[in-house]
Amino acid sequence: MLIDSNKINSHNEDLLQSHTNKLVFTASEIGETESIIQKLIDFQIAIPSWALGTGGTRFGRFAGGGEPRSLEEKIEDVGLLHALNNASGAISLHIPWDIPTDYQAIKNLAAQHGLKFDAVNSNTFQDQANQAHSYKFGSLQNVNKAVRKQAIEHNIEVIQQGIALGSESLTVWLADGSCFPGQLNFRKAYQNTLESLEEIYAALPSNWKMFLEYKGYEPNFYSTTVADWGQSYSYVKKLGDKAFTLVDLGHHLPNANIEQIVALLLMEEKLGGFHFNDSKYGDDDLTAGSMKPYQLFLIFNELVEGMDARGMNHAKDLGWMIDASHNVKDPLEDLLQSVEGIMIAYAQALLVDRKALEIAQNENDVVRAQEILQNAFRTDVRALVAEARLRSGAALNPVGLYRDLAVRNGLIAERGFKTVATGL
Ligand code: RM4
Ligand code: MN
Ligand code: MN
Repeated sequence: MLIDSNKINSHNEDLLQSHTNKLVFTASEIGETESIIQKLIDFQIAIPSWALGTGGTRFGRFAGGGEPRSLEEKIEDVGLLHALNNASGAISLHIPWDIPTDYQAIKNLAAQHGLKFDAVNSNTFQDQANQAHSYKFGSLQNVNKAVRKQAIEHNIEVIQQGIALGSESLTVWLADGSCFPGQLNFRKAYQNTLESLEEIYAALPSNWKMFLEYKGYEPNFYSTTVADWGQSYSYVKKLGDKAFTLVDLGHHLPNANIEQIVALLLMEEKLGGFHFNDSKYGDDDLTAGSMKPYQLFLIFNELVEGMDARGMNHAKDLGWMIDASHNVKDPLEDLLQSVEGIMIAYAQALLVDRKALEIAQNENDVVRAQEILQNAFRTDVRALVAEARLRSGAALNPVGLYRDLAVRNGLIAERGFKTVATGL
C-alpha cells in the first residue's frame, strides 16, 4: 500500500491556515527558527522491524489485523510511516525474525521507499527450530564452549547479512545472566562474554560499529551479564574504537538518572546509540514521550550539549532507533506518536539557551538554571516539527491522515485479519 502524494497535499492544504497561525506565534516566541527546522528535517529515527505487529505479554496477545507477513511487507509499513512523517527513513532488522533472501530485491524495495538499513540485531535469547545447542543458560557467557561458538557464529552471520543490505552496525543485546544466587560465577561469565564479543568484533568491517546494549534484569532475574552502562562500558572500552554502548531507555533500574549516564558516555566517546521507548515500571516498551516527556527532554538536552561540544553531526553520528511494543494500539499509529514525541523533545532541547545556562551554572544560580530548562520544555514546538514535515513533503498531521485514509483497513483488506508479524 502506498500513500498518494496528492492525498498528502490536499490534507496539508486543509490544515495550512491554522498551521501557519501557530507557526507565526511560535516563531514570535522563539526568534530564530530556521536552523531548528533544518535540523528537524535532517533528523531520522529508525523503526524496528520487530515492532510492526501487535506485541504481547506472557499472558496474551491481541492482534489488530493486517500485520506484515514478510520482510517486504515490513519495509512497506515503514515506507508508509516515512511517507507520512518523513522522519522514519530507516529500518532496523532483527535476525532471524527477519531473514533476507534476495538482498538486491530487498535493497531496491527499501530504496523505493527512501529507507536505509540501520543496525542489524542478533538474537541469542531464543532457541531456533534447527539449532544444535540451547541458550537456556546463556549464549556468549555459556559455560559450554560449543554454545558460545554457536552464538558467535550467529552474530558473524548477522554481520554478513547486514553487509549485504548496506547496514553499518550490529546491536548485541544479551539475555545472558542468572536467575538464582550461586548459579553463575560472575567473573567467568564476564570473561567468557568478553572473549566471545572479541571474536564478533574481529569480524566487523572497518566502517562498522558494534553496539552493546545493557539491561538490568529480565529474562534473568538475579543477575544480567551486561546489566548497566558501567558494565557495557567496561566491555566496549576493552573491545576497541568500533565498540559503543547502546542505551535503551527502558533498561534501567527505577529512577536511574539516564541523562547523566548519557552525558558521561558521550564525554567518554562511547555512546553509540539509542533504543527509544518509555516506561512506568520496567522494560515496558511504551510510546516514546508518553510517560516521562520531561526526562526525554533532559536526555536530549544532554545529547545536544554533548554532541555540540564534540562537533558531532546530530543526525548521523549516533544511532537513533525506536524499540517498542504495542499491546493495545495500532503499531503504526503508535510508532508515529513515538517519532513525534522524540522530535518534540529534540526540538525543545535545541531551544535551550546554552550561554545563559552556562552563566547560571558558573554563578550557582540554581533558580535561573531551572528556569532556562523549563522555559524550553514548556514551549510548544509542535508547529516547528510540523513545518519540518510540510517542507519535506510529509503530512502536517500524520496520525490524522493515517486515520482519514483508513490505512489499517486497507492493510487488512490486502493482507487479511489473522496475520502475525514476527517480532516481539
Ligand atoms: C530486549 C532489548 C533488545 C530487543 C529485544 C527484543 O529487551 O530491548 O534491544 O532486541 O528486547
Ligand atoms: Mn532494546
Ligand atoms: Mn528491551
